[in-house]
Amino acid sequence: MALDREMLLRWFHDGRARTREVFAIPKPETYYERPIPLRNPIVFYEGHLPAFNINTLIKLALKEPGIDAGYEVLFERGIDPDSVDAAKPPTDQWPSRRCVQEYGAKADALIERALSDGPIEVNGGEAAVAILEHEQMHQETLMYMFHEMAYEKKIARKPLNVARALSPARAGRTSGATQKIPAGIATLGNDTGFGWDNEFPAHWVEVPAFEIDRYNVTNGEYLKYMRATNAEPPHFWARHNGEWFWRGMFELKPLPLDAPVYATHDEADAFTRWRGRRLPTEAEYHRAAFGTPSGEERLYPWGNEQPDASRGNFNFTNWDPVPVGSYPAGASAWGVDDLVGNGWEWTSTVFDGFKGFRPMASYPNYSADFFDGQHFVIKGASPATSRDLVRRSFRNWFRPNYPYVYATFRCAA
Ligand code: AVJ
Ligand code: FE
Repeated sequence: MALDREMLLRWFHDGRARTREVFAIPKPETYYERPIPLRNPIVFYEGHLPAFNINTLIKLALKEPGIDAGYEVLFERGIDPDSVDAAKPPTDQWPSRRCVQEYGAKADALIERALSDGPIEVNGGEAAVAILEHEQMHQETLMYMFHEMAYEKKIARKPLNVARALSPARAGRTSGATQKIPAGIATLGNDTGFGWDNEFPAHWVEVPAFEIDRYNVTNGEYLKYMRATNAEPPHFWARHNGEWFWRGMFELKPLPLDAPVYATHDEADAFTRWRGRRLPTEAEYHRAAFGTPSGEERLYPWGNEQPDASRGNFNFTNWDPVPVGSYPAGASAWGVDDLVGNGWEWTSTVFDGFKGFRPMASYPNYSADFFDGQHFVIKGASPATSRDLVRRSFRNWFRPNYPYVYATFRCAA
């Protein structure tokens, strides 16, 4: 991989700047709170990003000394515990915000120097890109964590990027629209450029013919299902005076019936069964998103052009989901909408390494720790997914009952 240092530096600055904007959402007095009981307090994440950069690029890849050994252990890692007990902090004594931010400033200066003229070519520059994408992944983690906070603890602000006008003509065409996808080959994985270890190696999967919904299951459809079955409401809903509301990022909204429902894998799976259907596999998602009638495969559902705000609801252009079908310019070759953006898509595929998986040098535990049969693959993107993470081979994963992530689903058969 040819390293473009200017590009990496710009990406680093932009990433750190966006992280600062995200950290400006919770009011300062909430700094030691834990918006999600299973996750670390807010302070951890502000320390984790610079500490991860130092641990990964400076210490592990470049074999140079770090800045503060204590911080680089305290803030090293802390994701996805399976119980509140396991989420116990490494200490009850977190540093002051001033200290965390001073550490962050020193770390940023060191990373900038390394990106400008350090020997970052090791492993093809893998560690340099890994820290940049790690920053962006955590911006999304922070967003859905801050989503949980009471509105009075947050400072509302406009989305970080400008959205395109939506296409109301197509919005709302939902129920029952399905698409037949003939048998064919799907390419999974990555064979060019940077990818996380779980994206390698690239390989080909034969996908039998199947059918898939053209739109995500909406709140309106989920409401009918709840009425018919007495299923519990999704985590993102609230009920007041007999009316249903959507718990948006900064405000409670009357439940948008034509927006995708955010649900857990368990809820999604139960809904599809009730419909006499099932969730798509990861390979079926690929086929529906990137396959074409001619057999050629695309980089994105809409073609090979770079992602932008006309293609889907991602990259911080909206805080909340918008009506399904709002991005006709993002539809796949089969006319399946919103496969990238407006909420990650649950698949029925248990997260695992592809055949030939090798842990990455820069972060050997990134994926392998989660090959435990307890996580399912989600694909696509949410409103809080950076456009730099929008790539065909990118895989994300969560536990089937994890209710916080911005994930929706559609039915397959
Ligand atoms: C890939 C989003 C599941 O946030 O738990 C961040 C990403 N790994 N730091 C997570 C991650 C280490 C991870 N997910
Ligand atoms: Fe992390």
